[in-house]
Amino acid sequence: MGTGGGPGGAGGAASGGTSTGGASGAASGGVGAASSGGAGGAAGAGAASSGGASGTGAGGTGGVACNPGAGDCDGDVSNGCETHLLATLAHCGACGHECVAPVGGVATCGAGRCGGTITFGAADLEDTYISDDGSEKSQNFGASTKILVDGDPVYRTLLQVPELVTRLPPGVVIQSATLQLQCFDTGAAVQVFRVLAPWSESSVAWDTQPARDAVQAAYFTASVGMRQVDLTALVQLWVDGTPNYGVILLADGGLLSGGGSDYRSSEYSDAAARPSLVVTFVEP
Ligand SMILES: [Ca+2]
Ligand SMILES: [Ca+2]
Repeated sequence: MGTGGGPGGAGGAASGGTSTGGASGAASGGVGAASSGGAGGAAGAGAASSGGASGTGAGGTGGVACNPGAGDCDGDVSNGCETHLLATLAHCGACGHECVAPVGGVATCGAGRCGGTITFGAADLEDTYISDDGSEKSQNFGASTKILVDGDPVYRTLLQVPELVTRLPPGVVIQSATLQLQCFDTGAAVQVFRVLAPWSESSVAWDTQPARDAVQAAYFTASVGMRQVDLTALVQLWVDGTPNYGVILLADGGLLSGGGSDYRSSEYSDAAARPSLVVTFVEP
């Protein structure tokens, strides 16, 4: 067995000349032997050059030794380390590591990490207000062109992006999440809370409104114009596994004299005035 192994190996090489299979065996053996020998020489040369020329950044025959953040992605030694790995979509952080755009968004490469931006628009977003005003308590306003926040009568606005988490790559780090709301009638400042139970845009009413978290997630001044509401921490919470049922907006109880504020809903005629949620992220 022991002696057979040695001759067997030799026999493989020896039988190389007789057939196609043998020829390829001989050829690969030849290449292997040549490259093996060559590699030995190259390794020696590489070691020598890396020892002698480390300051130039040029390596041996194995390719170009690049500084951090640069890459020889085309394998062409003559142009050196041609790729900027920190900000190149096709080679982000490493040669061949391509950043893929998320559905409905754009890919980014920053500091050698893939990421992206998704703008969740009216088609992705469910919004409605609910009212405690008499018979309106049982009514649904999901198809209204406006969403309202008021203290008397009490109007509250519900907003959610049901596919928010599933549209993002798993485990992403949220860099920013900004809810944009077009305010067309100023009022009291607005408190934003996380919603704790499912609700439907087309059926929820005051009488069936979902519970909300006790802790305020965001707060904004309800002046006319496009309001930018920072929901970064909240979206990260959802990405990390907390169920996403969106947010509810309440008029700040301490400022009821300011009256209610009004916003365009996702049904409003001018698409630019509809709500949106802009999320930027980087992959883990
Ligand atoms: Ca190159
Ligand atoms: Ca709606």
